[in-house]
Amino acid sequence: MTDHTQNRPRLATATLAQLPASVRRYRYNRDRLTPGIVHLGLGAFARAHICDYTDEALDVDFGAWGITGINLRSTDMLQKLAPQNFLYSSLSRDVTGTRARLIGSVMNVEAGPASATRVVEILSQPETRIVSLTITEKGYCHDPASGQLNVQHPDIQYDLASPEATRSAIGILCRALALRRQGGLKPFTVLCCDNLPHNGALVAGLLRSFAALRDDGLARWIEVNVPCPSTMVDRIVPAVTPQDIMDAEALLGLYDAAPVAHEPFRQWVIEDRFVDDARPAWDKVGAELVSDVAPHEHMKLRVLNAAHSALAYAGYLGGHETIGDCVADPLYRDYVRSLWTHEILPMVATPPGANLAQYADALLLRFANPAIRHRTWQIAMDGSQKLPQRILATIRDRIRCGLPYPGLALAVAAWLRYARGVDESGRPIDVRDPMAGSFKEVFALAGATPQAQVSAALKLGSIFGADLSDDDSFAEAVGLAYGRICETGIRSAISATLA
Ligand code: CS2
Repeated sequence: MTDHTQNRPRLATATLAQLPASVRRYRYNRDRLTPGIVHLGLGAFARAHICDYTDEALDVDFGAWGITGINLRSTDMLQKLAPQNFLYSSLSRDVTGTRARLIGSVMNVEAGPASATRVVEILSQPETRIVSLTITEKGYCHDPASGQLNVQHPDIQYDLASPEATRSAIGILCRALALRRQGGLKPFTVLCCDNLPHNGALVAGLLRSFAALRDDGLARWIEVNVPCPSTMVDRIVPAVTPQDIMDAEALLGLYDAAPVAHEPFRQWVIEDRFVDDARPAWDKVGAELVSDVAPHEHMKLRVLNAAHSALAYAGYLGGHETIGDCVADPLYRDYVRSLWTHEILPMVATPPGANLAQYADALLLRFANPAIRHRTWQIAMDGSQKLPQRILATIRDRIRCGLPYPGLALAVAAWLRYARGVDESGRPIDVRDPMAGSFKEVFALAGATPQAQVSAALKLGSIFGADLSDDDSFAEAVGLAYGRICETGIRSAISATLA
């Protein structure tokens, strides 16, 4: 097969025989694969994680677990994958080089807003047994501070007004579950794979709340029958770049419009609670199936993701383009080490089989991976949805224990300084956040003094919750760090915190 826009051979079923032996590929018979999983949010992360595990699991224990990807907002992935029969390469990168593997577990993609009705149909089919989600934090239409459904969210409002034409993930899942219930079918398992605390319980709560707004019977049926296992997912997967596409072509000898590049490390801890115990043999390819994910998820969110967010804001302001650049800078490396050692690790319970100090040491090496360019700007996105579970949860624990948290307060202050939308040289920052409009209002109303800006920002209850919004000592700690950033710049604010 040829890619006519580029006039060179393209990855597809018909060209597979041309793949060099150095490219690892699945051994199962893809012609016999039938769909079983519907994945909402088929972005780079899902393709490098859930689809990768599933592909390997199919090799070990073949079954009806082909993946249908759903991207309601964009048709980009559909356009890239359809001409190559939904095949793509995954590039594992580290200092020793890049290894390519062919992934065959994705069978189809439904995309674009107009596909919502079709998606509900697919979800209502008996063969759909697992619905997995990586729709990012903001895709759940919830209040980040409380975890409750945000009934005022425009997508939820839309779905409540037009039950036949849903567009939020929660609305679509509820609609499909209602149809399955009416048709006497079993539900599917809802597998949330986003970085949210107690993500299974969170989704279960959102589904119930949404259903209850229409039909108490459905809400009860969901509560009793729909398992929503919690998961901890981990792999560093930056957004795909033109370089990834060039490297994939060099390794495959075929043009791949949609490779995905990632670090070698991957981890998946899953609460083992599925309808009829039906799931791919993920446990045979490295996933841990456990009865309680909470300690694993706590550790990951509060150690890895917290450090990521702290470095993203402080690093961006300091002129660092990637996380790798941040940890190559001794000041930032000391900052992240100090955050972990003095403020975060003491508040994290060690999950079974883990060692927190080793976990943090290994993380620093992962962050430093020179073959991965994970942009601070990318991680900085959607901070309003990320701060509560990554940073504020630990701050709350420290407040409860009467302990100081200067490094975490600096992370909050760096976020706020970033959210102001101009960098330290006066250049605009492209702040991507569902609450970007509120940030603008905060800065417009608060005026020029740093303390007034902090006070106004901390009133954003859906980020800080009523407790932190009203906590004077929290306002003081963030105010001190923010004042230093504004007056002397991020680097000297970090130095002052470390002193
Ligand atoms: C990152 C995560 O973009 C972000 O917010 O912190 O995507 C992070 O890379 C993954 O959770 C790692 O597993």
